[in-house]
Amino acid sequence: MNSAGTTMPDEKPVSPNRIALKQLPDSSEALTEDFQRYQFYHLGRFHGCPAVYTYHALAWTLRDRLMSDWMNTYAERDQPGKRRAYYLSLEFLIGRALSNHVLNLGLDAASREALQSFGQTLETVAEEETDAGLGNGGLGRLAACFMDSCATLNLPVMGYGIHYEYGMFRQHIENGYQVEEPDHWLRDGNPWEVERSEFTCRVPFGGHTEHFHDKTGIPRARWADTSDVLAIPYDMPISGYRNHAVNTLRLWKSAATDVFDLNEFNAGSYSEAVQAKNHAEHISMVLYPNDSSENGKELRLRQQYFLASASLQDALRQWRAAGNSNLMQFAEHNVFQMNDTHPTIAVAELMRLLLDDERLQWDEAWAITSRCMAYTNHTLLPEALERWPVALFERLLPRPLEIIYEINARFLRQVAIKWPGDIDRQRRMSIIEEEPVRQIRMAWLAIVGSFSINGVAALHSRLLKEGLFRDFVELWPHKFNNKTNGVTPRRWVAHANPGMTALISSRIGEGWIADLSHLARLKPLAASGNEAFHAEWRAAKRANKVRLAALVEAECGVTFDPSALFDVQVKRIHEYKRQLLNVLHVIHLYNRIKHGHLEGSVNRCVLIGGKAAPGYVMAKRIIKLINSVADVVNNDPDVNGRLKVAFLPNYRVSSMEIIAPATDLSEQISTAGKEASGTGNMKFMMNGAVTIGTYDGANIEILDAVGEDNFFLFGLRADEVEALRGRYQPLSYMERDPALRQVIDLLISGHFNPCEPGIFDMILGAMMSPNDPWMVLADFRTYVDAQERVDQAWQDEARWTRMSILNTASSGFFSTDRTMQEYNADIWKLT
Ligand code: 26Q
Repeated sequence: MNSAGTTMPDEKPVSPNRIALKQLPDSSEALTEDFQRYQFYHLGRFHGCPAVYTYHALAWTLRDRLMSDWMNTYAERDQPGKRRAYYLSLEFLIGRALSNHVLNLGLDAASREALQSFGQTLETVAEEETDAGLGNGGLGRLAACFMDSCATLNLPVMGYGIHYEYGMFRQHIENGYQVEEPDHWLRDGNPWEVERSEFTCRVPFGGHTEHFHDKTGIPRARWADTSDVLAIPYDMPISGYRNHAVNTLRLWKSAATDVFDLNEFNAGSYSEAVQAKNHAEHISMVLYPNDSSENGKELRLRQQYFLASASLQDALRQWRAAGNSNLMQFAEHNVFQMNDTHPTIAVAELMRLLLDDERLQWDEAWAITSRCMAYTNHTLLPEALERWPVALFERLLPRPLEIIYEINARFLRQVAIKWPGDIDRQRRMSIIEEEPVRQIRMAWLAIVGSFSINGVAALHSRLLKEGLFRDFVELWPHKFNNKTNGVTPRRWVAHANPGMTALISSRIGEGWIADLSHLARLKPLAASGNEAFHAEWRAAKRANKVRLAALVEAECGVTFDPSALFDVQVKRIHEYKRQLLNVLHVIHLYNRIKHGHLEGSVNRCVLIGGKAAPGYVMAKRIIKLINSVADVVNNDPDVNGRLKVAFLPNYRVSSMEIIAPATDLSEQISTAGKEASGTGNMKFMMNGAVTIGTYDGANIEILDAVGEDNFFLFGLRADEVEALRGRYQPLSYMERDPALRQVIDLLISGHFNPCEPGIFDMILGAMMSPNDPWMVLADFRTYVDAQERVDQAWQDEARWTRMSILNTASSGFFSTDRTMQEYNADIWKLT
């Protein structure tokens, strides 16, 4: 790779028709000079100005230094015959960028020196950056970690997403309830994006189709009278770790076409013209705040098609611009990885572009499309599988709908040949669901159109094959594979946990940051005889706990004692994730304290955080319960500091950067078979937390890696959960377990809601129903027992230290570098 603009002797020049851009000097003198120029001459601000301006001045200084690598990386990728991957995702949960670029560019010392001339620290200035919260949770954050690893591995991968004006809503708590506020993250401007209006695309909607024969007599279709929307790209640089590679995340912003406005305007209908403009701009206005599907919303479908169409048009344009022309080679050079079903309308859209615009025959177009699409599934919940009403497609996307019908007709012929007369199977496998209303099954479209289909953890991929996707596995077993998720160690350890990072590097060098398998070299240091290392390990953890305690104090007004066990569950609030089980345990501990049963238990600080989808009534009530229980526990003098409970508002990427390094116990307690993978579990493990968890998702692989002595396993397994369905009797658990009985009785008594009677009845009703799909009460006893094992382990400081070190030392597999290498080896095949 070309680095600094000076071409290395053994390297090829960047591109035949481009000049390598020279790199700016990165000495601290040069950085300080540029930084001060931005501060004074660009922003017009002096010493003592609000820190946000200092943030902007430093961001621009660093951005300048990214530019040469960015353009040179681009030029290197931009050559005929080079294969590329595109990651299509409705979500990229990026978080903050400044510290990440500082780390990747190796400009920590120089940046600090520049800031010192202004009396500022890197930490306070970095705090000024608003999180780019363009995602809901795991799926969106995974996309961001993937982008980081691809840049670090120097893989030619480009991300395509939507430039939402408003990201994930901000959460605050009023009287214990979640209140949502819009997240206008771009208000102060975004120094990390470059508008590239020269690559604007047009995306059609509405209209109708016309069929005709072309000059050579071949039947063709035309999508006419469409209302087009412009897609304007905004590029964000994704820097690799100290390798001079900078990839691109391209986010599309919607805008009205001029023509559209003018026609209406000239017809004298000014307000209609403005309305049309509004309609177009709405597409990229706001991220949908649901972390499971919200069915049938027209705007959401518009977003999906907008992303798919603009991205595919752009990929075709790029491929041509690189000097390619023979479309039959398009699939050799391009692969599109679809992040869940959200962008899978891309299957029909690529067909449309190839048939209608490029004038290929159906078989040619299908050969290309089905060789360059790949689909990742992220859920086992059948209710979360996306379906779209055919009627909506008829109105919004009539031409893609015709193509889907044709794909389906040809596919069902294949099914009929393999299983003649099996009508039931044809009905099950049809992309169109007929009853009760005609709907398009997006997952089926994705499977039919893709050459690779993967789940995100070993258990998840197996359950998909045995369950939801079984019919398709019988037809195409070779398409299905697993790619266990990961997280980027740059953000989640090197940046978030500088204390532990320095300690690890002092013993095994810095190589682990770019090759996490090196962490295994810490294993011998976990044994006794390494007391100095152990003491330093504990000291690093303690400093992180002090930092988190300050955050909890500031945000929740609750005092956490850093010598207590920090017990943390942060993730979206969802019944299957069972925050309720956590709360039941908290009430159980409170009960014990109230009854004077203090033997064997340890001081605990329980932290819970996460957002509930605004329309998810039960999830919002669970937040209220957590806050109500916290109020009672924290203010009861009998508790006397033995137990603290806090709900951290507005949980987001930048909060996790403080939380994960400070956590002792990581709560991963979903109903087995429901959490596809989990990735928070990996962030905690890397930072030396021990997991208490069910046999679910990637927990299983974490357990395999670290061993059962260093993991607190409990609860029913996925097959046991399924076997219990239909015979589940929650009341029988209460009869057999007096501790559970007392917890439920205390809830029923209204102890936690004296002024708001009845507000938790819906929660009690759900937990005590034989139809509770999450079987909360079934796992209560084994959970409490596992928590008692936690207490025992915590009391033995040397043992806990060993477990903590072994968790970090065993986490090498969970780097997205490994995940990306697997995607590349098995699916993308980039060179
Ligand atoms: C769909 C349609 C309409 C509106 C919203 C949505 C929507 C949005 C986001 C549906 C699902 C999501 C997000 C899902 C998600 O985050 N899944 C998680 O993905 C992680 C990465 O693979 C896994 O680790 C988690 O187990 C999984 O829950």
